[in-house]
Amino acid sequence: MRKQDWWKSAVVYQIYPRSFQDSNGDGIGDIPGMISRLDYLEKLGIDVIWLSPLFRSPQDDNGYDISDYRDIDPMFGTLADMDELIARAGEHHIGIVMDMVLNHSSDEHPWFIEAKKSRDNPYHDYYIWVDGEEGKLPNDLKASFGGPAWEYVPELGQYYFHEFSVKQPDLNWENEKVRREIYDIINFWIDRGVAGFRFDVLELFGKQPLNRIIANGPKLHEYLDEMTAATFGGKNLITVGECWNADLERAKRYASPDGRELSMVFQFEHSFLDQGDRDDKWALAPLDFIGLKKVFAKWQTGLRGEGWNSLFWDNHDMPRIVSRWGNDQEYWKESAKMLAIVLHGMQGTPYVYEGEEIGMTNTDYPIEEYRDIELLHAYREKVEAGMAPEEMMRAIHARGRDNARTPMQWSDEVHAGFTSPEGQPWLKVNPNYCHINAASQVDDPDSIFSTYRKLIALRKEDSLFTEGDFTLLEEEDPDLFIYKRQLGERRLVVIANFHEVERHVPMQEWLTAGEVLVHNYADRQADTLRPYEAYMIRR
Ligand code: TEU
Ligand code: CA
Repeated sequence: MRKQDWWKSAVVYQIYPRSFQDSNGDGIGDIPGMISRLDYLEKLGIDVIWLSPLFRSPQDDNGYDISDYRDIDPMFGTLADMDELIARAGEHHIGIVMDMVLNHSSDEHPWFIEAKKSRDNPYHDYYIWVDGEEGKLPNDLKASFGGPAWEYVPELGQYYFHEFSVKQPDLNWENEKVRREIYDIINFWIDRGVAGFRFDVLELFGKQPLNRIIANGPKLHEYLDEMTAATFGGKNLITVGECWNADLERAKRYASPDGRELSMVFQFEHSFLDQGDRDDKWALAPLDFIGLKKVFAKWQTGLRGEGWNSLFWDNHDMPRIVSRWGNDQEYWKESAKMLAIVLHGMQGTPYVYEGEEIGMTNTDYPIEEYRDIELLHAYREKVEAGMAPEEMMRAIHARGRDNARTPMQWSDEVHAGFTSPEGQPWLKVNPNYCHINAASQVDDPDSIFSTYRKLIALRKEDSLFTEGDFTLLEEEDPDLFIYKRQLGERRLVVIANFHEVERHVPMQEWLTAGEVLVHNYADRQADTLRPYEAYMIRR
């Protein structure tokens, strides 16, 4: 049995299964491939792997459309492979977190196939239906992946609701039978020995689309409390919910220390700070850097003692952080390390997304090379609405989800070592793999990988990282991100230059009297902070 709240000092590594490691040459990552890379992950020092969904799925949204929650998609392996992964990861002291997509299923799930047969079918009520006539939509809600959120089924004379693609019908959480089925599924995976769960778009479970309520419906917390009690409650697992709309008050409820809901949530407030329009991820704008510092400070101090933070830059839906807020050319290494230092000095559970630890970057492919359903729909919609294709491509190169999904760059061999030389990767490998790859970094003490490794190890050995309080310094400084952590007499500061300017070193007494734990330049200059230069110092 793991010790209470073990996840507070844990570091999680997210794997996007189809892009991590292919073992059989079909160009798609798989479970045996993951097993072959456990040594690498143990070396990095992570405690938990979060696996993006590898359940049986038609792959309309790369597995976020599940047709059997109790089986593994053949492209990734078998249930026996999954059991083996859980066991082998355990030997490396790594737990497995499953990604539960319970807001919707695939339209190829047997429940939906039944539900569509007739209004009297026992599964009909597993989904959200509204009577109607063809062409007269129940309301104007739009689906995230293009078109209206309602799809007509002529045989029934009804529309079903889908927040995402037409192939992702929303489950009806108001139906108690649906909730019981879901709890059984969660318990099925608990019995197989997983360490926890990530819940996809958890804040949507209580939706009432006819009332235009999508996130944070009136019964959401009733359902979550019920789900916890019926499944992982009291079992000391790590649980995290994806909550794009969480504010501090909501996060305190989701992640309250009494354990009645989750360990923590993913909130995304920082990720909107370079968006010209809160509701349009393709509207590019420069980063509001002072806003970024304030958002972090707000969450660091606001959840202290009343919840728990997750810390992340990247995931499978986001662009690569070194390309986004660093410089992936001239200062690639320095800026990637700076971003890691800033994030990993804070309180919370850090998440590292595959490839982030070696500084993988965004891509700039032509539209034909991309595969993501969101990006392809958005391209069509925007260009039809009159946006210049070149302008939309710029937005896609900056924000598209496939930036994060290109195959993991293991080495400078063909296809970056992701698949066999004859294999055809399902998504084009980033051509920069010749100089950005894991093989060249794992044993180099000066690499981005080594910086991540060091930061992960520090969190394990010093409770200052998990327990210390947080103070933001020089709030209004336009270039520097400086904060202090304190636990009793022990203090830590992070001093980071977020920009490409040279700045006078502030707080010089720290540099002389403190112990420099992590730094991203080969030498030190007494008075100058160079572009992206960052120090983590303990005293
Ligand atoms: O994402 C939730 C979600 O709201 C996304 O549409 C998000 O806004 C978008 O990816 C930002 O670019 C989750 C998963 O993380 C995502 O991969 C899935 O596609 C989605 O749910 C549907 O399951
Ligand atoms: Ca494969």
